[in-house]
Amino acid sequence: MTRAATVLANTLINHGVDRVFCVPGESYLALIDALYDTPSIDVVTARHEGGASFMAVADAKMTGKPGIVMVSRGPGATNASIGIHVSQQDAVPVIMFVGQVSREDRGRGAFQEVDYVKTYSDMAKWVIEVNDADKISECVRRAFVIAQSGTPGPVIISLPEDMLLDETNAPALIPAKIYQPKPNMDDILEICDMLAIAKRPLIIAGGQIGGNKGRNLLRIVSETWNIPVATAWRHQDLFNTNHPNFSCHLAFNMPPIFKDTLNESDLIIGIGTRLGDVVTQGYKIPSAPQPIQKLIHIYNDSKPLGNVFQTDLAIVADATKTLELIATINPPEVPKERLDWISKAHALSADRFKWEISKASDGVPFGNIIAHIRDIADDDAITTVDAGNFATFVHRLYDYKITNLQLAAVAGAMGMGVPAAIAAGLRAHNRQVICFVGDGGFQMTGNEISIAVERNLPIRIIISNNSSLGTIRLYQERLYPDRTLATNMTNPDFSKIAEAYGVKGFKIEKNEDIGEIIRQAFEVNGPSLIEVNSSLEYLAAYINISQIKESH
Ligand SMILES: Cc1ncc(C[n+]2csc(CCOP(=O)(O)OP(=O)(O)O)c2C)c(N)n1
Repeated sequence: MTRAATVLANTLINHGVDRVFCVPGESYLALIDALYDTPSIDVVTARHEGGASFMAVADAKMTGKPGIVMVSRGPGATNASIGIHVSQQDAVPVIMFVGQVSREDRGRGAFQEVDYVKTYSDMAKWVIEVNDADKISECVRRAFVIAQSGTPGPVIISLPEDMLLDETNAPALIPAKIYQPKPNMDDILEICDMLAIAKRPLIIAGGQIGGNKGRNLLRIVSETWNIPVATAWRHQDLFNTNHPNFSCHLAFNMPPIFKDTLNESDLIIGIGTRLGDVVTQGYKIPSAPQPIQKLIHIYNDSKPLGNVFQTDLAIVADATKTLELIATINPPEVPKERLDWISKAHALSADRFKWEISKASDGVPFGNIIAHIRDIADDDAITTVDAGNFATFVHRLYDYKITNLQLAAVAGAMGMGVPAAIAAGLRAHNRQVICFVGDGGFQMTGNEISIAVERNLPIRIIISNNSSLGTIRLYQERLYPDRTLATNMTNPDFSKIAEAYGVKGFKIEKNEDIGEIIRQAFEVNGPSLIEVNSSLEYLAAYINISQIKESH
C-alpha cells in the first residue's frame, strides 16, 4: 500500500513533470512531503499564487506540456485564478492542484472551504475533487489528456487533505497517448485548389502552430506558395518579422490601414488560431458574420469553427500537421499579382519598424529603449511582455527572429511579465531573458524577483515607469477628456527596490544614458533591473497624449 500523495507525485514523474510552481499550504502538506522524496521535480516557491500560476502558464508555453501549479485551499486558490483565466484564454495547458478541507467537513463551510467545481467551472476544462485515493492516479492522467486535447486549457484537481494520507494499491499510471486530429488528404487538396486560384491570399497564424517544427513549416508554406503571413496577437515570434513575406502582427488598436490592407485579400487562411476578438481587430479581418473574402479555418478543435464567421472550408486538424502536408504539394506558377500583394502586405511592417529617436520633456520615450534593445539582443532571446501601453512599442518595434520566443498573456492580464521571466530563466539556461513591464504590472507581481535572486537567474527586467496606469489613462484621454482619475501613481524608486531584493538596479533618465546603462545591466552576472523614467506624453507606439487632446 502507498500513500495517495506519493502515488500522485509518482504519477507526475511518469508524466515527465520536472518542475512545479507553488505556494505551500497546510491543506496539502502531505503532497509537499511526497515531493521531498522526488528530487527530479524542482519545487519553485512563488511569493504569491498569482505569480505561481503565471509561471505555470509561461512554462507550458515553453515546453508545450502542461504547466503544474500547486496552491492551498480558499485564499490560495482564489489568488491563483488569474493564471487559470490566462490558461483558458491563451489556450495553454495548465494543471492546478488545490488543497481541500477534509472529507468529513466538506459542505460545512469549514475553514477556507471553497466549492471548486462551482468556482472554476466557467474557466477550467475540467474540475474534479478526488475523494477516493484509489482514483488519484487515474484522475491525474485524465487531467493531462484533457488539458492537452482539443483547445488546450486549465484543469483543476481538488485534493481533500485527509484523502492525501489514505493508502492505496492503485499504481502510478503512465501517460495516455494524446491524439491530435489530423487533416485528410482531400482537405489538403481542397486548400491547395483554393490557394492556386487566389490572387491575394493571407495566412493568419496562431499559437497552436507549435515549436520550431511548426514555425519552420509555416515559413516553408509561406515561401513555396507565396503567401504573406500575419501573426496572431502576441504570437509575433511565429514568423521572422524581417522576412519579406511577413505582413504584420495583429495587435490591439492598430491604425486602420492594417485592417483595410489585409481586407484586400481574396482568401484568408486562419490556422492554429481561434480567430478571436483582438486577432481579427474586433471581428473585422475577416469581417463577421460574412467575410468579404473566402475563409479557410483550421483549428484542432471544432468549437471555434464556423460559430462567428461564414467559413468556406473548416477543418478540425492540428496546425503543424496541416502545414506539413500542404508543404508536400507543388504549387502552380505564381501569378505576378501575387508578388505585388506580398510587397503590399509587407509594407505594413516595413513602416512599422521605422522609429525616429525622439525627445520628450517629461522623460524617455519608451520606444527608444525598445529600438535599442532590438539591435543588441541575442537572436534567440526570450522576451516576456506584461500588459500595458509600453508593450505597444515591443509589438511595433521588436524584431522577432524565428528562434525568439515571446511569453505574454494573450488574455491581456497584467502581472505576467516578471513571473514569466522567472519561468523562462529556470528553463532556458543559456538564453537571454528580457522582461518588459510597466510600473503598474511590476507592482502586481514584481516580488517574484526574489526567485531570480535565490536561483541566480540572469534575467533582465526593464520597467517603463511613467507613474501612470497608462493604458487606462489613454482611454480616459480619448473618451473622458480632462477627467483623469485613478490612473496616476506615486511610485517607489524601483532601482532601489531591486537592490533591496538583491537584484542589481539601474536607472535610465535621459536618452543619452540608454546605450551605456543597458550594456552594464546586460553584463551583470545574475538578475538586473532597469527602471526607465518613461515619458507619459509618448505613452503608446502609434499615438501620444497631445495628439489625442488635439483630436477632440
Ligand atoms: C490584472 C489586470 N488588472 C487590470 C487590467 C486593466 N489594465 C490594462 S493595462 C492597465 C495599465 C497598465 O499600466 P502599466 O503597467 O503601468 O503600463 P502602461 O500602460 O502605463 O504602459 C490596466 C490597469 C488588466 N489588464 N489586468
